[in-house]
Amino acid sequence: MQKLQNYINGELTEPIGKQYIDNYDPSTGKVYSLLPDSDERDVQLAVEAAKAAFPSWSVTPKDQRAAVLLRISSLIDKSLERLAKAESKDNGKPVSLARTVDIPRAAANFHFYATGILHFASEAHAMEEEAINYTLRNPVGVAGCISPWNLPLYLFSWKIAPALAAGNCVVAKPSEITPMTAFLLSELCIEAGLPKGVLNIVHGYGHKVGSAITAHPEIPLISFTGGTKTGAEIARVAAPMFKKLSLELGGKNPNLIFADCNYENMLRTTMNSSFANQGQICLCGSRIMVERSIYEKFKTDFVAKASKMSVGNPADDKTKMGAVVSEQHMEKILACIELAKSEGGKVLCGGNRVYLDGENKGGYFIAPTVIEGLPYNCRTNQEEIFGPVVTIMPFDTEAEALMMANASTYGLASILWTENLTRAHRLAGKLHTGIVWINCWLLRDLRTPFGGVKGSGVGREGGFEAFDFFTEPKNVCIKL
Ligand code: TXE
Repeated sequence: MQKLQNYINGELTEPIGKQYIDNYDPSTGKVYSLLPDSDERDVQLAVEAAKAAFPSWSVTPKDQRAAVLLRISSLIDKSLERLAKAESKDNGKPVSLARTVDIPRAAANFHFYATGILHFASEAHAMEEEAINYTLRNPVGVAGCISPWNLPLYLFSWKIAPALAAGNCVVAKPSEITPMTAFLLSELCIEAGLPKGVLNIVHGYGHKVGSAITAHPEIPLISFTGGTKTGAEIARVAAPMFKKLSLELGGKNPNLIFADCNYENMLRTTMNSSFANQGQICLCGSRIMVERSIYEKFKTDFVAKASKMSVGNPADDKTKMGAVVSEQHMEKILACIELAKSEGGKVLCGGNRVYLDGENKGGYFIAPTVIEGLPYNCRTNQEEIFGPVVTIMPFDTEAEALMMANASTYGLASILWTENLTRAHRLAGKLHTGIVWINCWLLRDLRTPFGGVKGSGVGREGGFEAFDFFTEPKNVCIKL
């Protein structure tokens, strides 16, 4: 049985406690590898390594830092097939999705920030003949990066790449549910010649390793992506220590579909925004509001498509819908479907676990599920499910659609379908989310600010927002 290892001070190492955690393949329900059950002692070793590496890495010329990160990016590209298969086996997502989205985006993250740092500059402010001010933007030191299981390497690299490019050293923890590609990244970092201690990856549980990173007095900055509850816990610990915090949390994203939309484009994209990655993307549109005049047509067409979407072995290239990430998460999603029924929801398709045969017999599969007949403010429409489950609701007026969309404790992304661009701009300004997609979904320019408001988090990732987060501004004022 493969035993993954931590990556500390440039070496692959056993956890000090020599304990390991079972790592499951969600498509079979079987343990297929082990990951380190590390603890605060391993985190301490990682912090010491990062601290020792920081003086030299932080003053390494930008183009040399960029060169190492570009080597990592091209090694990810070269290992596309191996990493895609590993990601699919670890997370349960279709290998076609890992191959076209997760892994290419991880390579792009390293490439984007390696080149971005070469253009990141700060300002000067002249006070006529009296003084000149200039702003320095120095790396913060040892950055703590903690990431979730839904897009493992994609989101892990989305934090690590800007942190390293800006001159920080990193202590990172991937989710214990999907450790594999972070481990494979360690090997690629060694191959790329990343200096020892610059990046340290400590595997293990959130309540042991994640909390040790959050509470460590020599980690002045935490970048976290994960559930809202966990984000609140991290903030509770880090805020009194005055740490810099970036929290990318949950979502319960509304789709507003008007009768004047480009119907075919909307229908095709809404299938994707509802069920991509088995609905385990915080940007998925899980609440679908449809103008009444096309509600019945949409319901018929959407349910017909969802019913035809077959769940299959994620390792099969033809599979579009794989397994959800764990038995615990499957049970949670099924419980949410039962809650929806108890609140008066009508399941129009799906709503059940799917049992496959052969090697996938014990896999965690759920049929794409569409539910109607629920009020906009019931628990099912307020709480994040994070699975292949969406609700559909009709609306009569723009004001009603806007009210329902904004009636949420989350505020990450909205998806708006209309050909009336005056209405589109008007609604974009009034939707309480950090991102608004109009007549598209998940169209991403990495330069744009990424993140949400309310329960969806604090701060923004992406472009120079990320470099602003991973550096500390200092104003120097010189009398002339
Ligand atoms: O989160 P968890 P999950 C959200 C998504 C969903 C959740 C899914 O909407 O709600 O994340 O990810 C570690 N101290 N987003 O269930 O449990 C844990 O080990 C420190 C939003 O994994 O919060 C894991 O590594 N760390 C996002 C990581 O936190 C702790 C995109 C996340 O785990 C910890 C992706 C603790 N006390 C998912 N407890 C967006 N907005 O972009 C756990 N962890």
